[in-house]
Amino acid sequence: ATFSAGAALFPNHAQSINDLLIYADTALLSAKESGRNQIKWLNAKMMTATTRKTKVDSKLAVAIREGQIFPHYQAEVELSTGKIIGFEALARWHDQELGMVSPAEFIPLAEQSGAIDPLTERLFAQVVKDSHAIRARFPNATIALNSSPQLLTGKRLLTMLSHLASELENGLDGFVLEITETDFSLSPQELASQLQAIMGLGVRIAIDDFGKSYSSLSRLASMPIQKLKIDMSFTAGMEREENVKIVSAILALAQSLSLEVTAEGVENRFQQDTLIGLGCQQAQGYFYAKPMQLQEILTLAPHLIPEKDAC
Ligand code: G
Ligand code: MN
Repeated sequence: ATFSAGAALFPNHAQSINDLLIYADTALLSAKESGRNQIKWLNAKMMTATTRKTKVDSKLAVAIREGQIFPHYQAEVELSTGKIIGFEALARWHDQELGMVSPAEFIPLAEQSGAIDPLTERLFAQVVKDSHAIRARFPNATIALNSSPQLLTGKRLLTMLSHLASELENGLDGFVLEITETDFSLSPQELASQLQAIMGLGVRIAIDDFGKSYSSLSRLASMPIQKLKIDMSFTAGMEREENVKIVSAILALAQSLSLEVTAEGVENRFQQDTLIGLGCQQAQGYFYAKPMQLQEILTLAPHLIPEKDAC
């Protein structure tokens, strides 16, 4: 019933049977979310969201193949001096029709469709290419890659990184791999051995968005990792005392496990100074630099000394 209602009400929006099925799904889900026995009509906002999602999904494979999704780079700095100590590669996709498509939109779709493998391969290969120019200007800068934890299954990430390492004179020395915490489907032993093998290629391992979702402290202690990146929700929330306490606790935890820490999402001087006061040594965020194209980061000064708050 919901399906035919959706189709009848919005005949002009539906471009394919697939669209209609997605509308029906969305309507059904929304009806379920609003409670039993309630009928909820598709509203315009839901319609726009589902249409966009369908479009993103259908354009993804071509965008990957044609290299329309490519890395931008955001600087990481030493908090006390503003010195650039590394860059994080972040996938960016600008589509003529859709505008900026954020990784939050296309990564989950890529994970579902299997496109995550070719996407990651292309992105990593591009970062390795770019790394020569980056290192020429910032000799000791680390370069961080993000990976979906899904690629740990079947050792796909290890295989990808091994190929890349074999093409470089010094392997992947100076590269960092960022992975988010999830309920990894691997056993702790399997996870540890894969991370060890990846480290053997010269890569250091960081837990991304630390504290945001699934956390297992017992696993953290047994995982061969070198770094935590504090989720930006804690940094952004430091006006509230409880978030300062959480950041402080993460720093203590990291210190006792001998892990480096980068605070993500620093946008203003108050956040910077609070972090320095807590003994945090590294930061990243719009206060210092936004993610930029390769050519732009190559014009950055070695030290980023911000004058005004980003937001
Ligand atoms: O999940 P991960 O931490 O890798 O993603 C980082 C994302 O956060 C990027 O998309 C980047 O553009 C965004 N980002 C980086 N610095 C800031 C910041 O200071 N404020 C906000 N709101 N977002 C940021
Ligand atoms: Mn990251």
